[in-house]
Amino acid sequence: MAAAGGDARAELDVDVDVDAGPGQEKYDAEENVKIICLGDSAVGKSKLMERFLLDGYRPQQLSTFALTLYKHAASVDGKRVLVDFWDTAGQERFQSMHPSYYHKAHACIMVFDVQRKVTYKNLSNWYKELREFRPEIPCIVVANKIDADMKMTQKSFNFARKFNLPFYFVSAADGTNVVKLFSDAIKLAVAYKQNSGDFMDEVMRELENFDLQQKGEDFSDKEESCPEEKPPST
Ligand SMILES: Nc1nc2c(ncn2[C@@H]2O[C@H](COP(=O)(O)OP(=O)(O)OP(=O)(O)O)[C@@H](O)[C@H]2O)c(=O)[nH]1
Ligand SMILES: [Mg+2]
Repeated sequence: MAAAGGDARAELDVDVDVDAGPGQEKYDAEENVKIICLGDSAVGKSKLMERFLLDGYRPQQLSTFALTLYKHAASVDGKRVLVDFWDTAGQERFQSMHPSYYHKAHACIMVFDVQRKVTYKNLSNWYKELREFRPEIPCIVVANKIDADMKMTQKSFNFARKFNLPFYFVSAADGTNVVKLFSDAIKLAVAYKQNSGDFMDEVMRELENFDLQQKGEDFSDKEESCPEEKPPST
């Protein structure tokens, strides 16, 4: 088992997804990928994983302690893929993640909360650190909690465009785009691991939201008006 990140994260709380079966999948899988999740505390990283892996959502907040590792069996182009999802605690204020968290990761899901602008601003810190350790891996940017304020889907979030990253509006609470997010992340992770530029391009083309994002109107001027602590006027 991979080392946990730092002393405070020395314990691993391993949750094995039911789809993965009793360990056998590990040996049958043709591919094995690691996907990490980054973002400030309480943006919904754990809830998104719960929604995808357990198809459930409990509204209680319990900040992730240490590290939770979820195993999930998926299928990509007929290939059996075993996915390790790594979920760790974000922090109230940006603080470096232990390098082992990034080690051998094949894709990253970077989450912010549309209701808290600071979590959007902090994406640049998370992204900078990610690129120090994993300069090339695919990274998907996720605006979570759109159920709480659908108007936010009209706002501009220029960060993803700036770095040419796929961007999705999601909700762990009602499940919007969650399956799509995770299936695309798995496809991108496999494409990256197979180190195939062509396959990666193909997957990127398939990401319809990514296309929309690239073709969409340039909202960058309105960026300051996105997530405010106070609700936007109607
Ligand atoms: N309305 C709404 N609330 C959400 C959504 N996703 C998460 N939350 C709430 O946000 C809080 C934090 O969610 P978590 O998944 O624990 O956040 P986290 O990013 O894992 O936080 P740390 O483990 O501290 O890093 C919880 O109270 C959730 O109920 C969502 O899509 N909509
Ligand atoms: Mg968590």
